[in-house]
Formats: sequence, C-alpha cells, structure tokens
Amino acid sequence: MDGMKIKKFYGQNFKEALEAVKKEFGPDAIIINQKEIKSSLFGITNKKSPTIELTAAIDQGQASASVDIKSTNSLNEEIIKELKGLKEEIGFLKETLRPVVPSLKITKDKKGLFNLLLRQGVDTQLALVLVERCQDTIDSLKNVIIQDVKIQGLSPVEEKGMIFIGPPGVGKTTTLSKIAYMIQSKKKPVSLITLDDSRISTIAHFKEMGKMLHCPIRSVKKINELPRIVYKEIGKMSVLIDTPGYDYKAILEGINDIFPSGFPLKKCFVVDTSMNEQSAIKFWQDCFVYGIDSIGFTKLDLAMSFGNLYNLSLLTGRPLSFMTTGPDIPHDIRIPSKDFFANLVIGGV
Ligand SMILES: Nc1nc2c(ncn2[C@@H]2O[C@H](COP(=O)(O)OP(=O)(O)OP(=O)(O)O)[C@@H](O)[C@H]2O)c(=O)[nH]1
Ligand SMILES: [Mg+2]
Repeated sequence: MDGMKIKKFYGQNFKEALEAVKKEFGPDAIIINQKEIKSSLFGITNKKSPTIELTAAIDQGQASASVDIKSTNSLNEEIIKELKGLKEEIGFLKETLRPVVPSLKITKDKKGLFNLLLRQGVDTQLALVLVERCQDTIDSLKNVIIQDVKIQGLSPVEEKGMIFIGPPGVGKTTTLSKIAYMIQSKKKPVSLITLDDSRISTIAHFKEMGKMLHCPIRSVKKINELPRIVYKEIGKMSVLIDTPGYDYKAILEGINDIFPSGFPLKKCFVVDTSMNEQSAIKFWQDCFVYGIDSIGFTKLDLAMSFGNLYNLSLLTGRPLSFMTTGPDIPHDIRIPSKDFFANLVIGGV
C-alpha cells in the first residue's frame, strides 16, 4: 500500500531512538518531530524508560522496497548456499559413481538395457559400448551381441584334435570325454592322451573311456614323447589331450619348445563359468602368451548369470568351442548358436 507512514520511536537518547527509526523505516526515513520526555507517565523517572521521542515518516513505497530488497537478498543468499551444497553433493556422487557409471550420457530409454547388462555381470565399459551401438530395444541389443560372438564349434577338433588347458578342477577331463563321445558318434575315430599321469583316478577314467569308445588311450609321462605320438595319429584320428590343472604354464611352455614349427592341434582354454571372473582373467593372462586357439566354457549349470561369457569372449578375442551344462558324460555339452549365446548373456534363456 502506498502513502506516507508516520510512527513514534523512543530511546534513552537521540542515537538510540534514531537507530530504532532506521531499523524499521530504513535510511530514507524523515524525522518530523523530536521530543524530550521529562518524566514517566506517573511522575516517576525510571532509568530504563525512554527519554527521547522521535516522530518519523517514510514513504511507504520506499519502506516496503527497502524491506523487500533486504529480505530478497537474504533469500538469494540462502538459495545460493543451498545450490552450492547441492552442486558439491552432485560432484561427489558423480565421482563416487564414476567407476560404476563412467559416462552418464546413456539416454533414458537405454538405461534399462544398460542396467540389465550390469545385472547379468557384463563389464561396465563393455555394457556402455553395447548400449551405444544398439537401438533401445532388447532385440536390437541381442543383435549387437550376436555380431560380437564368434562360435567355432568342434569342426577343427574333428579334423585334427585338441589339447585342453586350464586351472585345476574346471572340467578338462570331463569335457574331453564328452567331446570324445560326440566325435565318435559321427563315426570318426578318436585317440585319448593324458599328460596327467600322476593321478590314479585320471588313469582309471581314461581306461574306462578306452573300453567304452574302443579307442586307443595313452598316458604320457614326459612331454617330449608327445610329438612322436601326435604325428603318428594326426590325420587318421582326432587326438584329444588332457592336461593336469596345476602345471598348465609349464606344459604350454614345453609344447612350444618341442613343436618349434607350431603345434598341430588346437589349444583350448577351458573356463569354469561359475568361477570368479578376475581369477579366470589371471589364468588367461598366464596362458595367452603361449598361443591359444579357442575358449570353452564349463559348469554353466552352476553359474548365476552369464555376462562373463560375453566379457571373456571379448577379452580373449578367441572363438568359442563348446559349453558344458552339467557333470553328466556324454550329454551335458552343447555347441551354442550365436542366438543362444546372446540370450544367455541378456539372461533370457
Ligand atoms: N556341475 C557341473 N560339474 C562339472 C561340469 N564339468 C565338470 N564338472 C565336475 O567338475 C569336477 C572336476 O571335473 P574334472 O573334469 O575332473 O576337472 P579337471 O579340469 O580335469 O580337473 P584337474 O584335472 O584336477 O585339473 C568333477 O566333479 C566334474 O564332474 C559341468 O559342466 N557342470
Ligand atoms: Mg583332469
């Protein structure tokens, strides 16, 4: 409301009364009257009772303006303080999330696909690249995964043979037996060799396999006996070689030494899908320098999610030979199609 506002102010002295005026009316107030109060209303002078009375006037527009500016200023300060706090908090959150969400550029529609990949255990960086390459549908994501997968199957094994390399207990011996059955079922002869000569259980298992498949079995004690046997049989039958898990590095090194012109069989790196991915990567780093041709995944039946199939396929860059889905010989093995593989990775099988 505009117009003049007039009010009386009191103080022990002039200064005090003037301060009261300024406090309420601001610096633009006009003093229109000044009066000294000699005694209190009842004739008793109290030290504390006011002795100066100022009558001040202010143009109300000005008064409210000054009050408003003041309150607006303090409101702005509050907001700025709040915004600064929020900015710091967002900065902190971004920093914290950077290893998990390295780029927050994913569109809203693709966030669902991105989160799905992370839930399946696909590596964050790989998941980001996948969602960047696909449209925002699950089918499109599947197609991009299909583009990346290389499936080799067992044709090179049928032709020549394979050596199974991998850490202890991943399923090398069991898988070799399943593959021996698969190849024999196509009426192609196999020959089984084990370099794991120290364990009676392995030797017994091989003897059993030899009886069932009517195929030659051998236990090779010294790795330098291998070339003679391999060159004798290769071309006539599929040579499958089992190795002990504890000595995989020494065996790979030995093979490179005794086959200087190149090992004629395929070297397959066997990974237990249910094992910790970091351990699998460590084993891979130990092995790949010696030359590995393909990768085989075991124990899919024990794994909770299959994002690591994608991670390891991409990391190793090697084609896939097989997947095993249980301990049962010979049934629990399959050569997946690209479509089956992609479905596994996105958790949709
Ligand atoms: N659930 C399940 N068990 C499996 C699978 N493959 C192998 N196994 C089991 O895993 C255990 C180890 O298998 P092996 O074939 O002896 O493993 P390995 O790699 O030869 O082991 P080492 O010779 O000791 O290095 C056995 O109990 C197998 O029955 C699979 O696909 N699923
Ligand atoms: Mg074994």
